[in-house]
Amino acid sequence: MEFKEEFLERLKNARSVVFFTGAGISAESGIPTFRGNEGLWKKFRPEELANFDAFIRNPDLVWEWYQYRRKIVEEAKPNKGHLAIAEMENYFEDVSVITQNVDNLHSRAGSTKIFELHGNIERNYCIDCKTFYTHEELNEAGGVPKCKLCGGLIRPDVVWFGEPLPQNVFSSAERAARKSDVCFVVGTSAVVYPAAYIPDSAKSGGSYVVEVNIEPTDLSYRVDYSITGKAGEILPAVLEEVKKLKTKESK
Ligand code: BV8
Ligand code: ZN
Repeated sequence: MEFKEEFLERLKNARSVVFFTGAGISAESGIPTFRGNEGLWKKFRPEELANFDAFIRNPDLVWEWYQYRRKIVEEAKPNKGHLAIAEMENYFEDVSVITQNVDNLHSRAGSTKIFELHGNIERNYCIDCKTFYTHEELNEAGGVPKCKLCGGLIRPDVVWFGEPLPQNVFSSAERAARKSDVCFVVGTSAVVYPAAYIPDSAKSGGSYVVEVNIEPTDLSYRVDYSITGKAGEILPAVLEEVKKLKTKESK
């Protein structure tokens, strides 16, 4: 696979690299994206499910939706895209993953520095006393589980629409993006904010922003380089180039 000279040059001299990822990187693991034609939001719109009011109005429906997604996530495995990102840590001084995904696949692939902007579907907490529960601890009987300590409703530890992102996670992710030499934007439609500001933060810090997507997005006109293709194919090809660049350099 051929890449632009300028891109290879930036990779060769890069010390710090950031991967900003969305649902598209998990598509090849069999996890439906949000907006694709088999998208999670085909049946329901995000406003109907991924928000606190919907949960209070119909906790069982929202809980069941997350149980359905958790089951898909449990059966899914990290794909070659996740694995290539994890292996990049052997070739750059500082590699960060800033993900919008809640599927835990980056950590299961072996990445060690991950900013989960929108939480993690494998964690849950009581909306009243904030006690955390892993999903193994929750009685699997149908319907939304109740807190063992105070009887409150238990919700997934994900950021819903209208909810603030974990402030410390977001600000350190922004800092990592601003400091990066190269920022990959992988498999995201870049329409959900404030997460979608991350590539702009990278750009404002002088980073070389590279988009990897199967189609153009709202971001495509704002990046330095747009590579069309599947994350599971492009990222391993980039990793092969990095290995060549880094071995040549160490000679
Ligand atoms: C906030 C977790 C304020 C849950 C998610 C009115 C009121 C309040 C806020 C707003 C409002 N109007 C707008 C907003 C802001 C709102 C927002 O941005 N709305 C959008 C819809 C316009 N944002 C918020 O509400 C945020 N909070 O603003 O709070 C505040 C501040 C202080 C105090 C109080 C309040 C919170 C947003 C977080 C929502 N939670 N997820 C869950 O997962 O259930 S969002 C969820 O959707 C994802 O996490 C992700 O962020 C987003 C989906 O986007 P993508 O990941 O990009 O996926 P998508 O399907 O769209 O695209 C897939 C891409 O992959 C495509 O481009 C496709 O081409 C590509 N692809 C497919 N296959 C492949 C591929 N690429 C490569 N390889 C492949 N194989
Ligand atoms: Zn409780």
